[in-house]
Amino acid sequence: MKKNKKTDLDSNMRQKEYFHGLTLVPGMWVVVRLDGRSFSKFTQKNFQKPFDAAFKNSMVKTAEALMEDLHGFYGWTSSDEISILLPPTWAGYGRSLEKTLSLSASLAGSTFSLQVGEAVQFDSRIWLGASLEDVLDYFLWRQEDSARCALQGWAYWTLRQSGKSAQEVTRMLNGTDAAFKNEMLFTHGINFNSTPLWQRRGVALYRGQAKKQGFNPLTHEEVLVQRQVLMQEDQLPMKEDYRAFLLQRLSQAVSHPTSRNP
Ligand SMILES: Nc1nc2c(ncn2[C@@H]2O[C@H](COP(=O)(O)OP(=O)(O)OP(=O)(O)O)[C@@H](O)[C@H]2O)c(=O)[nH]1
Ligand SMILES: [Mg+2]
Repeated sequence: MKKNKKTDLDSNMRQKEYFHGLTLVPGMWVVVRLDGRSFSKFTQKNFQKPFDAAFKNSMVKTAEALMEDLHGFYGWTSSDEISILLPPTWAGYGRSLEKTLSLSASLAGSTFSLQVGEAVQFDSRIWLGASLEDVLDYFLWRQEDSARCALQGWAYWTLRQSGKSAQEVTRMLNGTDAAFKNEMLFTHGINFNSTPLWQRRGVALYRGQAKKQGFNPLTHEEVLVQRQVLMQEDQLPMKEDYRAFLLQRLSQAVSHPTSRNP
């Protein structure tokens, strides 16, 4: 009698874990996108504006940790966001939505916090794509957004650093287009097109093959072995050239799939 009550309670309570059964739709490409929480405020004190190479390096380290843990196909980071691409065959965490979101967000938060010595959080969301073409569109979309935000950031901080208040600058830039911002920067001696590419186009992480020094225990000889390594690209192309870059990198990942799932 007592046992039954306990079983009833157990199944009753588990039924109330409403979202636990949700899984990533089978056969779809998945992107996990993470974004720093309130980073506008967090970056105010300790980082150069609008961009800081140390901040970018901590974001890259965080993206690397996610690529390793989730066994991602391709990773991309810009500003305070990270996208990790997972293939349709991905079987990590039984494709559980809750686990993928919560574990990716907690890994990003802990990795970045250890990098900067302060507790920060990331949110995490899922994007699903039906085809490789969808995936290419996704990454072109994020890159376009990154370029737009970089121009806005440069325009905003250039005016602020010239002595104007936040209110004044917001009013001056409200409703202005890219040409206006480019010209304004030019009058302040800044050519936006000469700013580092990682600021405008983001940084990519992908899997490539590299020869590494190894040791053959049978012959006791040093040998060169082909290993899969994580490569970083800070000089990404844009638009159609980026599409071609992605296609090439993703085809390589498909032909050399990662052997494990988290
Ligand atoms: N100083 C500095 N700030 C940066 C750098 N990269 C990103 N940021 C900041 O990160 C912010 C990211 O924008 P959002 O994600 O829209 O803003 P948020 O404050 O994080 O807001 P939520 O994501 O909604 O929580 C930018 O507005 C910048 O203030 C950097 O290299 N240097
Ligand atoms: Mg943010």
